[in-house]
Parts: sequence; C-alpha cells; structure tokens
Amino acid sequence: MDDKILAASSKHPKPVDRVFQYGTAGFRMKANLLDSVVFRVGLVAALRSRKLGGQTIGIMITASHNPPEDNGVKLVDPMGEMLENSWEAYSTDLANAKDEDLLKVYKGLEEKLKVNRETPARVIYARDTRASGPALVRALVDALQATGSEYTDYKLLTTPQLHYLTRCTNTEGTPQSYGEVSEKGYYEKLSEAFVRAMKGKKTVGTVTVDCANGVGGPKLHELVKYLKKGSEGGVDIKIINDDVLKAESLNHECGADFVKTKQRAPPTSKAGNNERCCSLDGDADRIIYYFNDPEHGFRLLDGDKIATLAASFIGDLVREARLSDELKIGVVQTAYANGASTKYVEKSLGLPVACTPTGVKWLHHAATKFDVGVYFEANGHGTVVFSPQALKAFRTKDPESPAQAAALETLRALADLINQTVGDALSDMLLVETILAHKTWTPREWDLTYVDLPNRLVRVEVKNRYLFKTTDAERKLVEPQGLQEQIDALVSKVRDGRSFARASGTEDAVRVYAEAATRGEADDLASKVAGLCR
Ligand code: 16G
Ligand code: ZN
Repeated sequence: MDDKILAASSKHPKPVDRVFQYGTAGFRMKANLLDSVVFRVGLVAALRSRKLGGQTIGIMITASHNPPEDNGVKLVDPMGEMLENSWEAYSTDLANAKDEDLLKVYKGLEEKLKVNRETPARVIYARDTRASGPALVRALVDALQATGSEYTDYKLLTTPQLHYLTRCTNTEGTPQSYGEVSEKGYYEKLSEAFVRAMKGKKTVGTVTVDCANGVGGPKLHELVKYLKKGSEGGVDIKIINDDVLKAESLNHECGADFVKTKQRAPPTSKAGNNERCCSLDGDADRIIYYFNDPEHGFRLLDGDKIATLAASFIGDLVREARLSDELKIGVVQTAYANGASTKYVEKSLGLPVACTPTGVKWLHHAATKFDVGVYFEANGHGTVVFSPQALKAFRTKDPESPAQAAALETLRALADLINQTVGDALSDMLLVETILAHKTWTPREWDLTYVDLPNRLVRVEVKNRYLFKTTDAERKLVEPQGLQEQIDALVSKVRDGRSFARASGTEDAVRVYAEAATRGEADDLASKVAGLCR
C-alpha cells in the first residue's frame, strides 16, 4: 500500500505555499487548487472507514452557493452526520503535508489512531454539476484505489442525498434501516411520506422553485415524477433556473444566497403576487421561501420563518398526540436569527431556544439534545431531528380519540419526510408545503406570524480576522480586548438593539450583524460597530 500511495500521490502534487483548512463546510476554494486536497481527503476517508471497522464514509464534492469556478470537498460520517470534529484537524494535517512527507504523515495517523490496514475501507461519493467535478473525482479515485478501498460512485447528487445514502448504506438490513440504498429509494421515501403527511389536504396554486441552475434542478425534476399532481394530497411545482449545461449560470442571479443577500426574487421568476416561491442553493441543502406582496413588495420567508413554522406545527401535533409531557421540543438558532423570531418561539410558542455558533454541525448537535429539535440558520440551512424516544412514542402511543390518532399518524409521516441527517432543501420544501396545506395558510398569513426587526449585515475587511475571538455562541467578543465594551455601549443607546462581530469561517473578513427597532437605527448601529472593527 505504501508504494501505491506514493505513486498515486506523485500524480497529485500539493501546490507549494498553500495552506489548506478543513473549514465549516469542508475544504472550499478555486477548483484549480483542489486536486491534491481531494486526493488526500480520499486518504482520510480510507483511514476513517477502517478506524470505524469498515463502516461506509461519504464524500461530497461541491462548493454549494459559491461561484462556478470554485469547488469543495467534505466528508460525511456513517450516520449521515458531518465529520467528527477531531478528524477535521487530521484532514487539515494531511492536506498540508509536503509531498515528500505525505506517506509519513499518513502512517503517523494510522499509528496514532490505531488503524488496522487489514480492516476493509468503504467509501461512497458524489458531486454537484460543476465542470471541475469529474477531474476531482479522478483524484479521489486514485486515493481510494491506492488505499485498497471499496467505493461506489453515485455521480451527480444533491449534498443531502449523499448524506441520506451514507446512512442507508450503514443501516441496511438492520432494525435502524433508514431507507433503500438508492437514489430511487430517496424519492420513494420522500414522496410516500408526503402523501401520508398531507392526508388529502390541499395545496393552493403552484410553488415556483428556483434551483440555482445547480444539481437541485435535475433532482427535483426526478422527485416530481414520484409526487402526486393536483392540489389534493399533491403539489404543483413550477421549476425555474434548472439549466445545468451552461456552467457559468450556476448560482448566477438566482439561488438561495442571491435571494437572501439581495432581498429580491431572481430576475427570471415570473411568479405573480402572493404566489409561493422558493430558492435552493447550488447543492440543494438550503432553501428559503418568498413572495411578492402587492402592498409591501418583496417578502422573504427565511430560515427563521421556516423554523418557527415547523416548530409551531409540530408543537401542536405533539400536544394533540398527548405527548407534551414525555417529549421535549426545542428550537436551535445562531446569533444571526432575527430577535423577533427568538421572541416568537419563546413567548408565543412557549418553546425553549438554544443558540450555537454558525455552521450546521453545531446546530445539528444541539438539536439532538431535544426529542424534537428544530434547527435552522437564517440563511435557510436546517431540518428537524427526532430522538429515538420520540420515534418510539409516535409508533407505540395508544390513541384515545380520532384526533389523537391523526396527530400520531402525521408525526410518523413527518419523521420519514424530514431528512434526519442534514438540512435538505427538497425535503424542507415538502415540509413547508405540508404545513401550509394543513394550516390553509397563504404565504402572507405565514409572514404575518411575527414581524422581523430591521437588520443589517456588513462585511468588514480587516488585517487579521483571527484576532477576533468570540464566546457565548459568537455573540460576544473576548478579543480584541475592550472592543465588546465599546459595542455594548453603542447597543445600549438603541431601542431593541443587538449587534455582534465574528470572524467569517469561509472568507477572509469579519462579519458584523446589527438589528434595532427601526431601519435607520439598525443601519447606523451596523456601520458604527463595523467602524470599531476596522
Ligand atoms: C458554511 C456553513 C453554513 C454557514 C456558513 C457561514 C455548513 C454545511 N455550511 O457555509 O451553515 O452559514 O458557513 O459562513 O455548515 P461564514 O462563517 O463565512 O459567515
Ligand atoms: Zn449548500
């Protein structure tokens, strides 16, 4: 194996002077810099699989909402979760090893982690639609072959589909089986659960889905073939921005990130007033809704609004199922969640809110501490996770009334409809459609549940962003010294004011967020705090 690794690695030299880091969402950068990184991620996957006794590890090649010339790679653990924290550091070490030291570092990890070379290594992988994908896959395969790993190429998939398949592969034939190990199995599971969750309820009109010209397009076309047409128990989906042949159109003037940051619909959207619209990102793990209000113009229904919608619906079902005493429901947010949404969850829904640092892995982890954990980042990345106790209660609770039986049935359906491994735009969309149909709500009624505080996000270029160290889920700065006190002083002068500064995990910048009772105060606060950071 040593010789094979050496020979293969010579085909994938590391660019000198480059420092790589396994960040919030894996390695991500300009695609032309990634060849050696992807090769070495293949080596890590082999180590990780062997360390876990031959369980299957997933690898996704994508750069999500980033421009077409970027790409990225991340590892998925056996149950479909993000890679365990300590292994991010091992991945970083291996990615940064000089070519001549690579084998030494690899063997060092083998020894340190007590990895047995005789144990089988199993890997599955997929990629999004980027032009750079196939070449990066070849680098990956070189590593998998050199390490004697068994592997399956799932070609094009959304990120959440790869997470789903990783979990299905590892639970196949066990009582915890998560579903059939195939892309078809994914569509069947979702579409069957959707019919059960809808219970003949009606969707109104169409929902326009902007696929960011990414992999979500072809996959949504596929899913639609499995869904019932018409309003009763089905949904009419109008797909836009599904061109995956024009590479440069990916995430260009469309997609969840564009809509969220520009606060407007993609120019290609032809949806009329009050019509439901949503946008996915480039790998379909994020979704946001929006509509045009004839009176107030463009209205965004972001991750916070999806979380509150899901928490209110599932909270009601749990009460109707008479499980409130047994099951703990909670919502997990980050510091970016609008203060009005946090207040709504705590005061109106009467549910606890936990706050974590930015990044799905933190939210997901915190959500598993509840029996029903609803987590969403404001940018639209999220899902709902159910504990084993909750799943058992949904199955075994004896209903004493038809209403209670119906609630239990809907909860069981939701547990299948909602992707338990990671935020999934396609599954989240069907969840939102289900809830709006049950509540017979228009997007306007959903929007009116609470009113967002005006807010502003500013990107601040600084000399060294690593000087900005935070605590309290990124809500307070501990360094540079004295800065937090200055921010506090500014915030205290503003009604309903809140502001924080944190180093970005994906870009070389500091981000400042501010919210306040009025637009003017929010803008002013953001620009003053940004000024302090410069
Ligand atoms: C990554 C995260 C995303 C987070 C973003 C923050 C995952 C899969 N993705 O893209 O959830 O919102 O980073 O970026 O965890 P920032 O650190 O640059 O603000
Ligand atoms: Zn994404």
